[in-house]
Amino acid sequence: MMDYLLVALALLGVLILAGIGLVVPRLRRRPEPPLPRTEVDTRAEEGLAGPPVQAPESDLSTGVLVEPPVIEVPAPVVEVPEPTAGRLVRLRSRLSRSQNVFGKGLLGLLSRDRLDEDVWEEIEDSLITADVGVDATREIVDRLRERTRVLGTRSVAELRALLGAELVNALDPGLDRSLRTAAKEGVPAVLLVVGVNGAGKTTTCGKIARVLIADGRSVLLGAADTFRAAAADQLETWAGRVGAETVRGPEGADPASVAFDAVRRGIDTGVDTVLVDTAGRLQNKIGLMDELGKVKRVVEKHGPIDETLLVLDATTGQNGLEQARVFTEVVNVTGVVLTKLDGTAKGGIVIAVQRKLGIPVKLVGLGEGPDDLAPFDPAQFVDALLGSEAPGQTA
Ligand SMILES: Nc1nc2c(ncn2[C@@H]2O[C@H](COP(=O)(O)OP(=O)(O)OP(=O)(O)O)[C@@H](O)[C@H]2O)c(=O)[nH]1
Ligand SMILES: [Mg+2]
Repeated sequence: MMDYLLVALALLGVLILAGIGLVVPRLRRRPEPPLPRTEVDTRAEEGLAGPPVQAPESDLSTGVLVEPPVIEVPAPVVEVPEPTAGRLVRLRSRLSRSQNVFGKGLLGLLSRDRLDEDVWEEIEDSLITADVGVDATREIVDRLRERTRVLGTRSVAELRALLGAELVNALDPGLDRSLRTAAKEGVPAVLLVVGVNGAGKTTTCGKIARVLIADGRSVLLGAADTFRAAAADQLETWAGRVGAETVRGPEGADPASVAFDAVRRGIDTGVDTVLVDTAGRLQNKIGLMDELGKVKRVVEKHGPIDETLLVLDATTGQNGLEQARVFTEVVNVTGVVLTKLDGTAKGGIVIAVQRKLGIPVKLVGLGEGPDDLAPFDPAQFVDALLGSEAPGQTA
């Protein structure tokens, strides 16, 4: 009798424990409060964010709910960009392709035993191949010939100095290359960035934003390339890395109105600089130019644009120059950014660009990295072009 009672009690105990085991996990799995809605959510609903993400389902065969995987969203890390001082010097090795032509090639030729007609012709050819342009090449070579003759220069160090001086001279060192990026009387400076597709406009906007932020400025980016949805995302990514705000519109929105809103927002939030990225591609060139002209006019309802930067891809060489001229006719280009100088042996394009467009090169792009943009300085640039490994160089 006692045995039966004990067995019954034990069974009852087991049943109670099993009951608790089934109920408690269900109580714990209360529905979580909904997360705040983000732009990504809205875009997903609008069908813009790719295939829908499958919600985790319960495993029907066991009747046990499968916990959704916990996705850790890392807090956005705001980067501290590199200081801008001395960047061209730091990045000088990026010019290694051009260094081969200018430093090794030209200095090698100049230090030949006899500087006869053939050698001067070879020197001319090297400069033309390096995209210096025919007119500038003639001038440089004529002056160099004259000075080496008059001075009777023969040492490599002296020849390097003479060549360097002529190249610097061809780069018009007296031009104002400063960027107007400071706010005036509480109104942000406005920079418009233009150029053909793929030249590096968006990347350059991102890099400039970093430069300004490194210098203690506040920046807002305007995504006026509404032609491609990815363009605004690309700009937003750059902005996010340094904690800057981006103003964007829906895909296909009027670029001028996005640019206008960006400047409006910049005025309201009191930032120092508003950078406006534009599209490089449209159905046709006339359309693009009309659009740019409109962006300029509409933005200028807030006040004059402080700086219009034309971004040019150095690897397109002389061909890119004709396209570039069209931009200068539509917007008042105040400075050139020459990108991808790291990817070409034709560093002489800097000389040709300035000469042909009559606009100073203010910045140069020397790589895809976030801090691979440097203020352009003729003397430092020429020094980097000539390199330190000149044959037999002593100075
Ligand atoms: N090597 C090198 N690559 C660069 C440089 N600047 C930009 N790029 C690359 O060039 C490519 C095009 O850059 P984007 O900034 O997207 O060019 P974009 O002018 O905005 O192009 P669209 O918006 O299509 O008109 C990217 O892969 C960049 O990483 C540079 O100085 N050096
Ligand atoms: Mg772009």
